[in-house]
Amino acid sequence: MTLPIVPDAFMFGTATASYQIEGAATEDGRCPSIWDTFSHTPGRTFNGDTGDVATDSYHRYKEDIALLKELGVDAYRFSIAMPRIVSTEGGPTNEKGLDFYERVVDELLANGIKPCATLYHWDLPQYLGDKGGWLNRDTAYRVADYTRRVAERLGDRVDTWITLNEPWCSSYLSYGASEHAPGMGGGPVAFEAVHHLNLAHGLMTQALRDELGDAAKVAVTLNLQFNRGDADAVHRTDLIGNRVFLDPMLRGYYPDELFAVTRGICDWSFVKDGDLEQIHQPLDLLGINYYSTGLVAMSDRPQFPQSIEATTFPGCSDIDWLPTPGEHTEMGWNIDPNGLYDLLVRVHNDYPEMPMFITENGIACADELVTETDPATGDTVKAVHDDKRIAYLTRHFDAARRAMEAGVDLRGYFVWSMLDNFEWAFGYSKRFGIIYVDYATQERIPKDSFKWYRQLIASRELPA
Ligand code: LGS
Repeated sequence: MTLPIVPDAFMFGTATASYQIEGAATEDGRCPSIWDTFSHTPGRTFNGDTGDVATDSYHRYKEDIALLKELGVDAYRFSIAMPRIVSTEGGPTNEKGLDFYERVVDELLANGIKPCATLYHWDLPQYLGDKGGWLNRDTAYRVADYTRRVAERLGDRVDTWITLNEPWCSSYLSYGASEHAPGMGGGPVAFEAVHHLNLAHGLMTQALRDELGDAAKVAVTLNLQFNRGDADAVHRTDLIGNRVFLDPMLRGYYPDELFAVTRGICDWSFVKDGDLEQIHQPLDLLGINYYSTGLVAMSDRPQFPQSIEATTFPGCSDIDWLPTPGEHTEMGWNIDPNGLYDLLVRVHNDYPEMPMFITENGIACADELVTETDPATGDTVKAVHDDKRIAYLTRHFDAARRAMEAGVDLRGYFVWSMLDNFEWAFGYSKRFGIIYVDYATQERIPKDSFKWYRQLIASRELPA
């Protein structure tokens, strides 16, 4: 059975992020970000890869948008780099930075594509990093001030605003563990980053509303953890990984249980009077990034005490992350489309008033570029036959359809990613794109999944 054609307003799209695609790291007044510093520090990224050039999309945005037009997407999710906009601490707006995003937005609109702008996708200016980054409360105010400057210029043309991308990564992976910039590895100190990111979300939302009024569509993107296994362990990881963001943002409180579970490792004294009112702002959409699930159990002696998960999750030291069953991707993440269904239904049940959209879903594959003869034309062509990606996306779109049939108010679906790009600590070794990038020449080659997605969008029917 297929869902009736999805509503006209449903957004089919693809997503990217500034540091992963733009390159032009020192151009037009951009200042360094914490990811420039991190990626240039030996040992931090695979092969020492950096975003200095990436997919050169700062210069090739027109070519990329032409490909989006060919794909037929309704919307494109990209991010704006604060280091291009406020390139000195407390300094004036760098108009050249805004000019670039204005060109991108106008090009999208000229091609009938709705711009969905993420305001913070991890590239914090280094001058804020130098002052403690997200451990410094002031960062939230600086990021809100930058938001206001962007909204002033682009507010009349951006369709949907996303305040933060995955604050889970910007806190736990960045300050708890050492996987992401700045790579602090400080365990419980990550809760302070969590709170300041929550505060930033609230202040950014208010800045958008002040500039643009209630008509602005405002969202946040969370990578909610959907774990399976032992009920107590699932409950705990849900508390530390999900409710620590969802409850303050959507309900205006931190769950009491959070304070109980973290007693002895965090006193939460950084939560100031009035913060929760600031954080709890009306939102139009909740963005969900979904890739895989985990398998957890309570344990006196966690089996993998040195695993990323154990160091990442303060408050979860008595939880064991078990190897996940079934098929896995090139990243080693399990393929679990039902996890997407379960997650959407769970969030809908707990926060029934919240419309959602999937702001990222996709897979890294061992893509191989081949040269072959096109049977129709006899021409020699380059191709990537990424059947595994098509299978993955088909099953996840199917899960989304089932969730919609079960009553979830799902408004859109963005495939990660439009094109292969700088995959953070994994550098260029992992390919998530539906367009292949030959990094030596920057040539873009649409993969089979691109053609598959083009047909799906044209039919506006989700697969069954
Ligand atoms: O490129 C990033 C994609 C790729 O996979 C993007 O910038 C991020 O927003 C997002 O985090 N992305 C992503 N996330 C998957 C995280 C899955 C973690 C599973 C861990 C199991 C051990």
